[in-house]
Amino acid sequence: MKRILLSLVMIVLASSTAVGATRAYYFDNETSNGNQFTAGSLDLNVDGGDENVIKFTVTNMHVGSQNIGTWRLRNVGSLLGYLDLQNIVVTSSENGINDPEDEAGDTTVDVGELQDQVSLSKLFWDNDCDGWVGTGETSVYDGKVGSIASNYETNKALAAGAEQCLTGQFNWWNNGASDNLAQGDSFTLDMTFELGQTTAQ
Ligand SMILES: [Ca+2]
Ligand SMILES: [Ca+2]
Ligand SMILES: [Ca+2]
Ligand SMILES: [Ca+2]
Repeated sequence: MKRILLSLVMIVLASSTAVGATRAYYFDNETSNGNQFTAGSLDLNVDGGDENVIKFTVTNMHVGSQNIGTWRLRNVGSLLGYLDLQNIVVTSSENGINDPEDEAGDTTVDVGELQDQVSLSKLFWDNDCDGWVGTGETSVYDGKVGSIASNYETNKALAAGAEQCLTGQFNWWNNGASDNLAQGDSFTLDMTFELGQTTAQ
């Protein structure tokens, strides 16, 4: 009986050696390890930062006033983006009606008229950032401040690392007798610059 068991053990050992022998084929491995995926970025700076920029604080406006300001819009991200102007809001204040306003027929005590006398002429892409309209510098808006739209889908391309200037020229041309309606009035202008990934935004 012992001999039969020993024989069986030897057969098993021999067969396992045979199995081992059948695995010894040629082979070769190469690798593709460490594949990495990193997101790009879209990040807009205005005048070198991420804080709200008050570009204009104008007092004592009058017929003949001209105020020019330039926003510097820079794409500090790594992807191409497209600029739009959004959330444009003009808010007027009457600040009381004085004698010349009264004589000019200003009866709207809660609504100022300054935004209807002052022209934003122009709001334009100031490619050379010099504050003046030059060749190839296209207009975003040209008209009275009070008539500006709330959004402009300008889709102005701004490459990673690139800067684009936008200039606003606020001019109070002579409008005749209606200018007196705006004595002492004020308006605020709010505007948001959006750097979007696509032109559909
Ligand atoms: Ca930013
Ligand atoms: Ca009024
Ligand atoms: Ca220019
Ligand atoms: Ca007024």
